[in-house]
Amino acid sequence: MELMTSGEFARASGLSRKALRLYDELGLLHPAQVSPATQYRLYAPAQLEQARLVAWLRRLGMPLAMIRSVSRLPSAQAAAELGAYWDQVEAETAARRELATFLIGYLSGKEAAMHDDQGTLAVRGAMQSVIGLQRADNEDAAYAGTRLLAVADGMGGHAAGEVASAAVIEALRPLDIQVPDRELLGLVHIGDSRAYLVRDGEVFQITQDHTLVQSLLDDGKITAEEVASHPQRMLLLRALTGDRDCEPDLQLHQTRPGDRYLLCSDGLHVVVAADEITRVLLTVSDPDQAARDLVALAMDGGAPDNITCIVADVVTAAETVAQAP
Ligand SMILES: [Mn+2]
Repeated sequence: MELMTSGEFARASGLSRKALRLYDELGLLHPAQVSPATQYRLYAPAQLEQARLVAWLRRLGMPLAMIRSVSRLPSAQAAAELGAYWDQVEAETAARRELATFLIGYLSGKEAAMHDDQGTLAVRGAMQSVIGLQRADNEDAAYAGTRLLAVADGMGGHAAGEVASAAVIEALRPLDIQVPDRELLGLVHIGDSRAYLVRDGEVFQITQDHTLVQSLLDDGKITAEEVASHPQRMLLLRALTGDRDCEPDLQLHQTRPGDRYLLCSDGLHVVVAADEITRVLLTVSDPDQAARDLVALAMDGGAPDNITCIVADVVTAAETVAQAP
C-alpha cells in the first residue's frame, strides 16, 4: 500500500500538519510509519476517516481520553458512546443554565431593598432527623427557628460525632434571637451537608460540597457518573474541626417571601437523586410533609447514613403572627 506524506495526508484530510503532529503526540492518531531515515510521518489512506473523526470529536469538545477510545470503536459502538456523552453534556449544561439564571437574579437583585413593604421576613421551617437503617447512632444535629436554620453532620468513625454536631448547633443557636430585626442573615457552609434554594419554581443547589470527588469533578478529572463509585467519595477536603484551620464558605443572599430552603446532611443527597429532591420541593407545599417525604425517600434508598432535612419557607413576619396559635 502506498503511504502518504504528512503534507499529502493533511491536504486530503483538511487538517493542518500541526494538528496531525498534535494528534500523534496525544495518542489520538499515530502515523502508519515514521521514516527511520528522515523521521517524516507517513500515513495510510485508510487513516483519513479516523483523522476526520478525531477532528470532529475535538470540535464537539469531547475530552481527549474519550476521543482515544471512541475513535477506535466500531461505528455502531462509537455512535452509542457519542450518544451517552452528549446526554451528559446536555445534563451538565442544564445544571449550569440553572446556576447562571440564579446568579443573574442574585446579582441583579443586589441593590434592591432588603425588605419589602410588608415588613421583616422570617422562616417557617420543619425539621426531620433520623438515624437511618445502618448506623448505631444519630450523629447529625439540626435547628430550625424563625431566623436560623442549621444542620451539622457529626463525622461517623470519629469519637463522639454527636457531641461535636450538638456543640456546633449550640454555638449557633443564639443567632436565632440575637440578630436585630432588620439585620442581614447569611449562609455559612463547610463540609458535605448542602443547602438548596427554591425560587420561582426552580431548585438551585447553593452550596458546593467540600469533598475530594467534587473537586475532581470541578477539575474535569472524573465524570458525574464516576462520583457514586469513587473509592474516596466520602473524603472531605474541609470540615469544622477543633484543631486546625478550616475556612467555611460564606455567602450573602437576598431572601424573598415565597423562597423555600432545604438544608440537608449527606444522608439525603447521597441517596436520593437530584430530580426526586426537586420534585418533592416543588410539589409538596407543607414544609413538614416535604421534610418527611424526603426522609422517606432516603429510607427507601437503604438509608446507609443518618438523614437530616430542614425544609423552610420564607414568609413575612405578618404571616408568622397569623399562623401562631
Ligand atoms: Mn452524614
